Amino acid sequence: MSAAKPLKKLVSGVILDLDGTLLNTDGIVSEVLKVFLVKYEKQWNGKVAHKLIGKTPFEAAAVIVEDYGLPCTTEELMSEITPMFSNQWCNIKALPGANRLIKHLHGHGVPIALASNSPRASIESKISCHQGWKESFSVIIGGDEVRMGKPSPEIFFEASKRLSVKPSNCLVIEDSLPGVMAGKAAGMEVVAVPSIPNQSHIFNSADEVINSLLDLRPELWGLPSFQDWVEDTLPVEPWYIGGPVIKGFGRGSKVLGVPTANLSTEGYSTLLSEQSSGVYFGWAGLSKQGVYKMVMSIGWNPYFNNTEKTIEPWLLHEFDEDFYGEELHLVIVGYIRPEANFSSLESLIAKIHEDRRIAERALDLPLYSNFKDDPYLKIPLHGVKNHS
Ligand code: ADP
Ligand code: RBF
Ligand code: MG
Repeated sequence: MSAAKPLKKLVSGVILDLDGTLLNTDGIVSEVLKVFLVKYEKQWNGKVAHKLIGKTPFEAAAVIVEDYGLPCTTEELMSEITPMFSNQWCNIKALPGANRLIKHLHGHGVPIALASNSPRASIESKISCHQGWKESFSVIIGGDEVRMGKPSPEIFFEASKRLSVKPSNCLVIEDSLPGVMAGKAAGMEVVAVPSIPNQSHIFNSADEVINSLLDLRPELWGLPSFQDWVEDTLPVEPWYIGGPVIKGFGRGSKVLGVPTANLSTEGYSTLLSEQSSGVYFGWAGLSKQGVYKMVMSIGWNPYFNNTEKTIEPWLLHEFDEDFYGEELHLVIVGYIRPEANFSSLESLIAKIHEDRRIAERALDLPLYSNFKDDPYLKIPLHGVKNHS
């Protein structure tokens, strides 16, 4: 955790966006459109996904018709895909930190509104699949309940009125540019949590840009701070990933004293897309060798399109030899920080060593050390099943 930051502004109510902010809707949108476009002999292109973020369903449908030159009207497309989406609402996962944020704010009596460009009925369906969400929002407003959706500030003014919190005392949390614009136009404080990676510069009108909800510091806005950080680490719902160690980019991390055993992410693209980039830690089981402490970065790989991430664990142990091709299983138990840019290589390395110290110490806490005995880590010790 970084040093104490100055208070930005006191707020007393929070207005949350839904799709892309609390819910990982993108995955479902891609799935549905992929299937739908086959009918028109077109192929889904991930780049189009970026254009849909923050739009109303009708606006998004119009973009699809236009971009793919489909021989149908926007209305026709809407009537075809709406039922396809409706079947998927309960398959949409909460984004990292969403559940934690809602429970935290509601638990401390902070009034929360949900303001989304989606129609009220689909908001209700989507949130009904997440326990405790509906009851946590004092106000819910859909795009069909106002004259104009975001970027118009109308929906946020309406939320402020119904929360009985004046606009200047509202904090908006938004993933999209139209949403950030709407919040600022309403005279509100805005935290952007971009759902598109590496685009934070386009959010310069936001009061703060964070990488994921895990990085939100409510105390900067005069709200109660999270109490779940333990010795500079945030416990996460453990997740598991494994595969053969592959060649990385040979950027010479070993020369820097930080070798990272790159993992093949084949078969894990969905799991990885559900995790926020950043620095995490946990335990690593290496076939024929043992179980070790591990600190790792999850980051965007510019060589793949923006939906692929790489995973680079540094095993906190001195090895006599490289272990390319060996099976490596990881259990990830905690989060440390978002990825950062550094002005020099020295400062990056210094930060990575600080991460190592934090991980090493934290992994001795019972909270995390128990996972050392997870059977998932031991399996490779008794020979490896063939993956292909
Ligand atoms: P690459 O770009 O191919 O990943 P690195 O310079 O990051 O190369 O070195 C990583 C390799 O070093 C790993 O694949 C592994 O075989 C070896 N290695 C040796 N010690 C470690 C360690 N403590 N943690 C991770 N990898 C290590
Ligand atoms: N790269 C960054 O650009 N920013 C980071 O904040 C960052 N943090 C890292 C933390 C750890 C624990 C590790 C192992 C790597 C991190 N890296 C980070 C990635 C590092 O730059 C990468 O391993 C090298 O570029 C070699 O591929
Ligand atoms: Mg590496």
